[in-house]
Amino acid sequence: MGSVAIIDATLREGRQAPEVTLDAAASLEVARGLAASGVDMIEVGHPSASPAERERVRAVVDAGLGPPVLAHARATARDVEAVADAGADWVGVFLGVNETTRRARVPAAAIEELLARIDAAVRRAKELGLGVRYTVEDASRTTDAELVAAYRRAVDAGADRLCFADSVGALEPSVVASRVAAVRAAFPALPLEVHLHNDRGLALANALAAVDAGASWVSASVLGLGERCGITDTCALMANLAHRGQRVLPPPGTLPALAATVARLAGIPHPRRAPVIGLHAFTHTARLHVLAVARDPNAYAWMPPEALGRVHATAPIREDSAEHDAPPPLAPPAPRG
Ligand code: HCA
Ligand code: CU
Repeated sequence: MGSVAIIDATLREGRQAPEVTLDAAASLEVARGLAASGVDMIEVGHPSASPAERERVRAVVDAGLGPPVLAHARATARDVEAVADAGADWVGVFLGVNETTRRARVPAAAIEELLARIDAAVRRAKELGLGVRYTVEDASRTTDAELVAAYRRAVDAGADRLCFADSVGALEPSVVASRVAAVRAAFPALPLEVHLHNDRGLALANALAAVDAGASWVSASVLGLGERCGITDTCALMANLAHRGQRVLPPPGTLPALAATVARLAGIPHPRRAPVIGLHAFTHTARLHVLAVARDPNAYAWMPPEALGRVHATAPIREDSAEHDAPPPLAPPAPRG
């Protein structure tokens, strides 16, 4: 299986999460954690929004952390120029073309006009020497004909990567797979990224389905932060891809530290029950489970927690639990190694 690249969008999509703010200093700290975690590209902000936003993007660019920096732009020359001014390596141009976009997002624009905007924005970005990712917003509710027309314009104008956005989290894995396969078949020469919202709780499953169907980039964010219910979770995605032999995990401790950093700086609780980085991701309580884990650490684990710098833990069995009759105190699992 080929390896899969991750673009982390915590510093763009994640900042759109309700209750989350990350200023320039916090963004730098998160970006350092992302670089340490081995992400392949860091997506930061929307420089045309304000001078402060441009400076936040520039701060991450100037830190020179290793992964290229991509910043977001609507399909306008002004937005694209702001990305270049901020010093980013790549621009992520996004514009949908479906009926909902023409009614609600860019009212009254005819599809030909939207295609012309895509063309002009991508050409301007190439003139400015930027790498270009072009995203069809709400691709999941866009017809195949509209989708191909939009991507075709972007490709002809010089786009370097295409992105399929399930902006409302509407799709399920089998449908993601068939849509991704169709885009791959139409544009085999360009890498394809997917950006998948979690409104149905399927963002991670959809990412794996997309990868199986030929997507080579996945957009994700730490703790899955993003609009509404967020997007594919970076740490869970990395662990899953490593499990499938499609990525190498960063050094033990890196991902839990990254999640803790983002939770602290974003001012949100560290989710205790989240896969991979949650406090309880490897905590066993039932007597049967604890004893089995002491005999075989894999008995109740899908991956060795040590790979993440974590250990199996036990939590006290609740005395009032109907499932257990007054269990004796439990010994911790035997140390491994
Ligand atoms: C949005 C836009 C976006 C863009 C994704 C991208 C989406 O905030 O609505 O540019 O790749 O989900 O479509 O996040
Ligand atoms: Cu999004």
